[in-house]
Amino acid sequence: MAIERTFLMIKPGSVERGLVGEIIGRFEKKGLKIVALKLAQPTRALMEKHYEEHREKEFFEGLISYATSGPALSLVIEGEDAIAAARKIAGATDPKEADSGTIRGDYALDVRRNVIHTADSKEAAEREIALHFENSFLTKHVSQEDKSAVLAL
Ligand code: IDP
Ligand code: MG
Repeated sequence: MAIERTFLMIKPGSVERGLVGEIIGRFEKKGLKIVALKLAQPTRALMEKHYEEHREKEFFEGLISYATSGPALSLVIEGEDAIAAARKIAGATDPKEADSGTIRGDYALDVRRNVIHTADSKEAAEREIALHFENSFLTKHVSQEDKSAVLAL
């Protein structure tokens, strides 16, 4: 068990469908804290780097076109075992296999439009956070011990 940070991206189609509030709410209700958040249309160069492990796949071009087709919401979230917890909340890559109650299980049918990206390992999370956010945009949350000091101000 460890406090981890992970990277999420709510894909353009989900922003267009108005699912942002519903999706972020699921992570917040689970107890994961938002550390950084950005709404922007990702560039091709950024997403080619982000998805570089898939460069040789036949779906790569479609994946990049979709990921850059409009504004997407990038987030860093934090909490205990956040990387695995976020993957579980997102559900299986193919929405046809994703359980009901997961984001992909509830809001998608097509693997090419599976609503959300979440980093799949500690290495990927670190790499993706650094790729999408400057350090100065990563919030430091007030710890439980420090809270009384802040409230007393
Ligand atoms: P992940 O998003 O669950 O980590 P990956 O295998 O890393 O899944 O794939 C990255 C993205 O590529 C997926 O989210 C999905 O949108 C897309 N993708 C994965 N497999 C396929 C496929 O077989 N056909 C079309 N698109 C795919
Ligand atoms: Mg992946």
